[in-house]
Amino acid sequence: MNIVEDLKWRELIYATTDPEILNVLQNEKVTFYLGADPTGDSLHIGHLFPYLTAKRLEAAGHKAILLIGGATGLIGDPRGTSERQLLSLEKSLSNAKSITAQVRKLFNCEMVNNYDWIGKIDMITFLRDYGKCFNINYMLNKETVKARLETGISYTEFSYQILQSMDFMHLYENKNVTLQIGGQDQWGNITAGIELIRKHHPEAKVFGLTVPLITNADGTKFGKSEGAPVWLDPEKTSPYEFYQYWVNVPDSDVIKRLKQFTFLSKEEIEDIEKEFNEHPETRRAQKELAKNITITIHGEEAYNQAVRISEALFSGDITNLSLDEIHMGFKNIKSAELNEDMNILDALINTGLASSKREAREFVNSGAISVNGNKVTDLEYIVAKSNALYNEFSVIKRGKKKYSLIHHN
Ligand code: 383
Repeated sequence: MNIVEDLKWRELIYATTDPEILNVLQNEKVTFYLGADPTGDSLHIGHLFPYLTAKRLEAAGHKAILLIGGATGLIGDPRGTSERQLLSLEKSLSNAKSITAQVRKLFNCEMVNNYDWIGKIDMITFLRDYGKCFNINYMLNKETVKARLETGISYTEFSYQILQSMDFMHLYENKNVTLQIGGQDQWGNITAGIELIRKHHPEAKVFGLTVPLITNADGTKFGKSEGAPVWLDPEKTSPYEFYQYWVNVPDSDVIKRLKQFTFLSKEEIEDIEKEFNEHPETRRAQKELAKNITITIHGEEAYNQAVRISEALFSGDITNLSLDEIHMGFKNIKSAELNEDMNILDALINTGLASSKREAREFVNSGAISVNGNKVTDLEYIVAKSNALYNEFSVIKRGKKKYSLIHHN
C-alpha cells in the first residue's frame, strides 16, 4: 500500500484543500508542518493523533517540520465559547521547552518556534503586509470565530488566524513548506494561510490536510480517563495508567484505534480483527493496542512494568512490586488510612469492600478475600502493619476484581 492508500484505509484524512495533494504525496516529496501551542506543559493523547499521522508521512519520505507556537501561545487560538486566559511569557517559554522535549522523543525532525519570527514583526509591518490581506468578512466567517460572536471574542483572539497564516507563509518562503496538517479544528487557520500565501505568491502550490476529530462510539469524549486528559508526560499520567487507558478501550472502538494509533500493518491489524470477531473475550486487540502505543510513547521497559503491575493487581499478589510500582498501580484506587492494626471485618468495612459486618463475614467465609495475595478465611485475622508490604501497604482483594489499598500510618 502506498502512503495515500494507507492514510485512507486508516481513515486519517478528514479533508484536503485540494485533492491534488493526494497525487503529490504519492509521487513527490514534500515538506510539511504541524503546529502546537504551548498552552500546557505536556501534550495529551488528543494531540498524539496528528503527530502520529505526521510520522506516517515522514516514514513515506516526506519531510516534517514541527512548530511550537511560542508566539501564538501568547495570543490563544479561539475555541469554545469563552476567551482564554492569557499565558505569561515565562509559562509559555517553560511549556514550550517541555513540549519540545516531548516531541523530540517521538520525532527526530526539525523543530521551529514561531516566536523567532512573529516576535520580531513590528506593528506597522503587521498591518501593512499581513492585515491588509485579510478581509474582515472572511475572518468573521471562520467557524471558530463565528461560534464566539454571541458570547464575545477579543481582538487578540480574533487576530489569531493571521498569525498562524504568517507561519505558513514564513515556512513556505524559508523552508519550502507546501503542506500544513492539523486536526479538523485547524481548518480555518490552515485555509487562511493558503489564502495569504496566494496573495503574495500567486504561483504557489500549497495545501492543507486535516485529520478527523476522534470520537468514541458511545459519544463520550476521547482521550479522557475519569475526566482528566491522558497526558504523554509520565509524571502526569504514569505509564501504567497510560497502558490501562488503552487496554480498557471498548470493543466498539478498538479496531479503529489500532488503525489510528499504531504502526501495525494492514495485514497485522486484519489478523487481530479476525481473532477479535471470533473471540473478543481474549481482549487481544486491546492488549496489542496498549502494547504498541505504550512502547511508542514510553519505551519497552515502561511497557513491561505496566504489564507487571496490571498482572499483579489482577492476581491480587503485589508482593513482587516495588514501592514505586505500588504507588503507580493504586493511584486511582481508594486507599484507607489505618492508624492501628485492625480486624479483617472492620478493615473490609473501612475500605468500602463490604457494607456491613454481616456482609464482611460472608465474604471471608466464602473465601472471597485475600490480603497481600494470601487467602483469609479466619474471621479473627488482623490486618497488621508488621505484615504490610514495605511496612506501609496492604492490599485487600475481594473476588476477582475489587481491591482496596490500605496505607498503614
Ligand atoms: C500554531 C501555529 C501554527 C500552526 C498551528 C498552531 C497551533 C494550533 C492549535 N493546535 C492545537 C493545540 O495546540 O491550536 N493553532 O492544542 C491542536 N494541535 C494538534 C492538532 C489539533 C489541535 O496541537 O487538532 C490536536 O493536536 O492540530 O487542536 O503555525
